[in-house]
Amino acid sequence: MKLILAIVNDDDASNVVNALHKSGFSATKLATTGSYLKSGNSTFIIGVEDALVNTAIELISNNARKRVQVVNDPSPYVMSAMSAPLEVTVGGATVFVLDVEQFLKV
Ligand code: 2BA
Repeated sequence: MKLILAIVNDDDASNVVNALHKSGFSATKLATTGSYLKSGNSTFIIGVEDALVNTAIELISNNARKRVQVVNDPSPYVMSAMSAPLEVTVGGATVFVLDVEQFLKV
């Protein structure tokens, strides 16, 4: 069994959760915050059998679009009043796949 941690943009979270649910995956959604943009994103915890890892990742990928967003430079070294607009790619998903040693419901 594997544990998938998938960080997606908040705008895509409901599409991702619906797609996972429709396909029979159990998932937990956490409200998280990215360290760079400091805006909300969503992290999904999904326990899956090894053979279904690629299917789950494909569902996430198909429902989390990449797009370019213009933001003020969020770097702590730049005062926001002086910061130039910056193009940042958001969306898509950042995915980690971990081995699960034990899976228990006690
Ligand atoms: P954030 O840290 O808010 O980053 C949002 C997006 O900003 C990133 O998208 C990337 O396109 C851009 N970005 C991040 N750091 C940057 C920098 N120093 N300079 C210029 N642009 C930068 P993603 O890479 O797709 O990441 C989306 C979210 O996934 C991140 O939100 C963070 O919450 C998480 N994440 C990404 N890589 C991670 C990692 N190695 N470990 C843990 N979480 C990660």
